[in-house]
Amino acid sequence: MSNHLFDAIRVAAPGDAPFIWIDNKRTWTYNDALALSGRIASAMDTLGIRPGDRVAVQVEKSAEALILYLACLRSGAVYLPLNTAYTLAELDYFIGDAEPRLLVVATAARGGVEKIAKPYGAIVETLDGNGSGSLLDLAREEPMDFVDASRSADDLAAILYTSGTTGRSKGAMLTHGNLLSNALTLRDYWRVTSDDRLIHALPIFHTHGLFVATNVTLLAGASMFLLSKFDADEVVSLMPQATMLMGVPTFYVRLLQSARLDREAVASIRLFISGSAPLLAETHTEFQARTGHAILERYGMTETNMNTSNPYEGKRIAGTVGFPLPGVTVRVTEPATGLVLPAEETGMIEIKGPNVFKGYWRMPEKTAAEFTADGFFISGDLGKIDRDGYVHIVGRGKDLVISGGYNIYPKEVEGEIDQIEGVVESAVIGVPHPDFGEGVTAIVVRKPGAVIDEKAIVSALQDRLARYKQPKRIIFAEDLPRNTMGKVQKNILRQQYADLYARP
Ligand code: MLC
Ligand code: AMP
Repeated sequence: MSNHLFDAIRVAAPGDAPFIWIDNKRTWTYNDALALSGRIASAMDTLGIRPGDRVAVQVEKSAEALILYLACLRSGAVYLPLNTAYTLAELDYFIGDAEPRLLVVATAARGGVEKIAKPYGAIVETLDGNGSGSLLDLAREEPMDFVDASRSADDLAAILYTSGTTGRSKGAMLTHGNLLSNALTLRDYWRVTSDDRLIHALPIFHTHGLFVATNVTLLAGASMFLLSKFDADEVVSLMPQATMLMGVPTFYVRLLQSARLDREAVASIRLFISGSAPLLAETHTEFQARTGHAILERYGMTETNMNTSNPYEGKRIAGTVGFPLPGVTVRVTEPATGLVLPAEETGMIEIKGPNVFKGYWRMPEKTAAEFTADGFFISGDLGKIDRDGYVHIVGRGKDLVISGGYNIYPKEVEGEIDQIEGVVESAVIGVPHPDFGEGVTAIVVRKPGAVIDEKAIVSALQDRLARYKQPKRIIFAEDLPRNTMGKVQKNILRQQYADLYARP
């Protein structure tokens, strides 16, 4: 029996070499991690989890949480990570849609989650940030030898929810083949080896921190400093012991604010990587001037893993996302006709390759609508490929805000605001923000005589939307600008409020 992704991880695992460093002291070796993953997989088997069952996980970042992901791969379960910021209202939707057999949550959340899970018959177990919890209690009683479930390249490894421009979130189905092929490509493209020590400060419920950072580390037999969250000071302190950092642009903006960031601090670092949101050319330039390092920017999506990367050797050009990765085809088409455009012309970015997901969970029509007849995934990003082959992302064809690397779909936020008593309608936009790249901003029209203020709106959203989706500013207006078709002209609003978060 073979297990497509986990077999490769097992083969790459260098025995008693370190896998995870915590607080710069406690070390999880590869053997430790493999043993615990076996015990957890055995515990899940005892609970009745079978290949193909979904295991939804909303827990704080910890070594045990990453090892739970490995256990899911081994048991053939489909790993479904959820942002810790999601409210119970948001969780309710994911549970109803994915119908997980097992939910793993923090002890403090257990009561609330059990109420939601009950109608679906899902089992609820716990795992806390310090590695304790009922799932680990069960695992301790189990043997570490587990016969891995047979999984082929086409079998599902994970479902990651990604919001949609219309309607509710969609579950992107990622196969063992998608994850393994992309991780091997990135490992080789970025020259990651067992000598590498990665500073891992990203959340582990998204593609960047889970698949790019973790799978690449595993497949190189490298190790990582696992930080519970990003803290610029802590990251600078760790740099002398590390060789790599992966981050969203906000990491680099915040690192530049540290007076301790200089050439000496980065002396042992081999590679700084940025992605998930556009890295401003000025951040790239400033970072290079301060440290001597050209940040390597790459471009990816939940649905496709990584698509392009600036080169390891060769010119890393600020404001571009580099070349299509080996095995990945990227083309630019005219949105109206689908005709492939020549170099330098801007259009829709489309992607094909072993990295591209299998489709949206239980949404065949939505899946079909996102692919061209010849099998390219329509990214929703607007861009061009220049004469030298570098891909540039120049805008978005989708109404999406990216704040600190998290995606926020305005339609979802507008839907919640519009339900609030005293609101006629709203428009949610992203405008330049010095820390988060874009700041979620709501323009709200009140009913005549309504006394509702900014505070009341924020408080009404509290239990409905994750904190990062909530507007940083709410502006009241008499009406919203519309075109002749009656569509809100968000470009006008974005211009009008472009300086809202400008530094004084
Ligand atoms: C936290 N807050 C955010 C936010 N993160 N608000 C907007 N956008 C965000 N990204 C909220 C907090 O809840 C808090 O609310 C307030 O803003 C300030 O918090 P903070 O302490 O400054 O934030 P911090 O915890 O430091 O988090 C910021 C961050 C984090 C940038 C470090 O958001 C982060 O790690 N982002 C990475 C996201 C990521 O991994 N994306 C990859 C997606 S995969 P309050 O209550 O204080 O008002 C993908 C594919 C690909 O896109 O290509 O990789
Ligand atoms: P997600 O759905 O969270 O995976 O976000 C994917 C989106 O993030 C892409 O469609 C892009 O819009 C954006 N993105 C990712 N990497 C980059 C990058 N390097 N530059 C610009 N946008 C990016």
